[in-house]
Amino acid sequence: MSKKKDELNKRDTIDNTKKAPLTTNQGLPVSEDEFSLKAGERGPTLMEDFHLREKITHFDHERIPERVVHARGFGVHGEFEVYESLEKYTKAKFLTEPGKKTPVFTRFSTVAGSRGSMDIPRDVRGFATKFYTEEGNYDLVGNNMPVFFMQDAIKFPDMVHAVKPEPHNEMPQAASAHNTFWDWVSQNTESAHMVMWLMSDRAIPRSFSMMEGFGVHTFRLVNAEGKSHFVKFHWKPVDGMHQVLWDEAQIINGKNIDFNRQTLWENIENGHPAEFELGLQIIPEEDEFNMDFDILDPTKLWPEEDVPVQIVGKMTLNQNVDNYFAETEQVAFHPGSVVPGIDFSNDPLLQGRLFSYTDTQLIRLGGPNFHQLPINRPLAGFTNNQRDGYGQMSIHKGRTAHHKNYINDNQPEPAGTEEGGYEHYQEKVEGRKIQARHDSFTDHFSQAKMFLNSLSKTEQQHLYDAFSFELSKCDMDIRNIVVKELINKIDRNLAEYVANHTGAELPAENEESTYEKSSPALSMMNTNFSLNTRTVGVIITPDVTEDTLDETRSKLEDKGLQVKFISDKIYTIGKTTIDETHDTVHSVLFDSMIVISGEEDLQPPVIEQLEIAFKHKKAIGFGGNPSFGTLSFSEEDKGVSNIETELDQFLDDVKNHRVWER
Ligand code: HDE
Repeated sequence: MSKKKDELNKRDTIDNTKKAPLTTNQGLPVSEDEFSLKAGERGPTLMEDFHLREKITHFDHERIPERVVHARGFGVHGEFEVYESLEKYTKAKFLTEPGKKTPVFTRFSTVAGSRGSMDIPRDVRGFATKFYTEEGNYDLVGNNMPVFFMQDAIKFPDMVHAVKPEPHNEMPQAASAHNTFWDWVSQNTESAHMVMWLMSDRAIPRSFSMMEGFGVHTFRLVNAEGKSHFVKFHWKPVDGMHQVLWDEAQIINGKNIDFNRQTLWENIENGHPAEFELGLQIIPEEDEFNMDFDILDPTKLWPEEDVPVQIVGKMTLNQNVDNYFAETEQVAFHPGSVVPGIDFSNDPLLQGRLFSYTDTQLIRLGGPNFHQLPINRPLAGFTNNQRDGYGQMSIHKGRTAHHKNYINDNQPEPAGTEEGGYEHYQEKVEGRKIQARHDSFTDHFSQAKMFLNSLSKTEQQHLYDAFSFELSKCDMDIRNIVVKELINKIDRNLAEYVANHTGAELPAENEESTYEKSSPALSMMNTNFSLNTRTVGVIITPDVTEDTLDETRSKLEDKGLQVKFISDKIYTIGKTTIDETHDTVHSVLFDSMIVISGEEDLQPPVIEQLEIAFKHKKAIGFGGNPSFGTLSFSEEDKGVSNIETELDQFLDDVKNHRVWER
């Protein structure tokens, strides 16, 4: 069990699984919890019933404001360990002591939707990690995309207003495919690069454990000698980065709105942790101006081929929460929570965030003591002269709450930097007070083009179709202006395709970016492939025997696949009870499908699931004697294998995620 989880359990949990009397919040045992106090059996309810009033009043106040953005989230506990000391770059203890396990809590989220929205909209994913280090909490509050929509924090509220449901009719929920979002994009072309990521497969991840994470901004690492390096933080998923198809996502969102969170929850319950390696890209201070963009610009990434990602440690997320509200809902992240050895750059987006996160917690968590909530409390402890406020949970002893003091021997006292006191990096700054942006921020299109250049043909096609889908949901004048002001300035082929598919006007002049660079690391095809946590739905027809079923299960489970049996109803054959029916699941919820059939013809629900699995380019296996006559594909097609004679082929297809060439 992670140390933080251990601490939560020890000091802050109420174990409702133990035998205990039901009491009021004052500790008074209650004798009746089904009938309120009335004047006679058919009489009016009495105000005097303090238990009824307390119970309902508490209930009335059970909700807190959801996050303005990233409202829908899912949190997991775990630990982090650095592989080798990074003392060359930083004095942060959790990054310099191999063998030390630092407890972490990671919250994955979508951005635009409300707390009850679906798991797989086309959206950015939040990827926020709290490290409970011995020097205090360090929060790496990132996303699954390495760049952002804007270069300056002042534009964030506008962008969020534009992507949220439109103000007049509160539609659409959790979707960027509407007028106000694309209107904002067309008028703020610094978003071009991020919009390419949003229209790519990165925006529809197969699983939280199959996506990259990025700190986005340029930060600083500072070593014990006070030397600073610029750094970008990366999380690399051990199981590789994989997507679902857009058509599939839309069906999943109906069939199982909790698809991503349920996958992660179940994997962890079944002993399959989510693992990510921490990567650093480092640029020495002297090289600040050596790139063809400004490293303070959060709409730019550092191509991995130019600045390699050094893999420095691993995060293992291996424990689910005990209580969603107390932990996942009440966790409060802040990019300004740093430890000695980590510092900020002047990225104007980051600078705005440093204000925003405390401010939002004040309204969301109802006062200045949110750091005392169990999930937020640093394992390092805290002592200072801050006092009182809503929800004060500590009883401070002693007479003083001021610094400096004589009465209490000046305790608590600032620590010198030698004793771990945080010292801000002494960057030399000079300038006029000015509301402007440096010229080095004006290139909006080169990296948008680089992103497109870097994708495989399949990924490019997905992106073409995503643009066409989104703009088809907008008015014609918005389609026209997006094609003109954005897409035509990135890539002419893309502009032609989208104009053709959406009926938008194609500008006469080709204004595409001529940037030729590509970065192979940006393609999701250049990733790890693994059978770990892969699922298979095994459809069986009623005439399948117990032996066939047992044999199928063991040969798939032996290879690490997670197997669910599906039939037309729940029944038991030998040791196996059928898990699901054609009504309760669907092929979109599995990585691969198998049909095992006797002599009977395949029934319509089976045919439907197999057809859709085939359309979604999934590995399909068969056993027994299924008749392909009624299907639009056959055993000759790519990615369709006999699991009795070609099991390895089937497993390879599952591992490769999709049969793209189909
Ligand atoms: Fe956030 N962001 N953000 N953001 N953000 C919030 O804080 C904000 C930005 C990110 O799981 C809020 O506690 C501003 C970039 C994540 O609890 C709020 C700006 C990146 C999460 C806020 C940004 C992020 C948030 C809402 C522009 C990627 C969820 C609730 C200057 C690096 C954390 C909350 C969780 C949450 C403000 C831009 C990531 C309102 C003003 C860039 C992962 O404070």
